[in-house]
Amino acid sequence: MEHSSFTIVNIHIQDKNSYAPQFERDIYVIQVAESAKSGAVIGKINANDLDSGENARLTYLMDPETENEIKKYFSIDQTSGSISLLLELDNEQKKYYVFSVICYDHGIPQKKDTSVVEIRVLGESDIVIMNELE
Ligand SMILES: [Ca+2]
Repeated sequence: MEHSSFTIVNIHIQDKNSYAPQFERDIYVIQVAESAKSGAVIGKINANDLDSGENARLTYLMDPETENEIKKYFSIDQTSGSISLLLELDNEQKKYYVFSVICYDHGIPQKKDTSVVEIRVLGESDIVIMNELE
């Protein structure tokens, strides 16, 4: 039998999770009127991942260690990153909410990024002042 001049080698190239997702901002400042209704979408967080497929499929979460007092007011859509209001806000009770958010991809090993969301609750008087400045 003759020696073949070449050999075919099957190389299985596995997709590598080379990149961690990256939030577009280090901090998201969201202003909400206290008159906003529960269920309203008040903002959106977004990250990018330079991989493809599962390595770039992103899931968004509020930091699980966030205080319950904050968790009961806001929720984040895991797929879109949209932030919605679960309860109506009261500017006289609390003007700021700050929490960390996490985005992770579905590669192996999983990679992630974190960012911060600051929610500013505007009372009616704040909105009047803003309008005057315009
Ligand atoms: Ca990735």
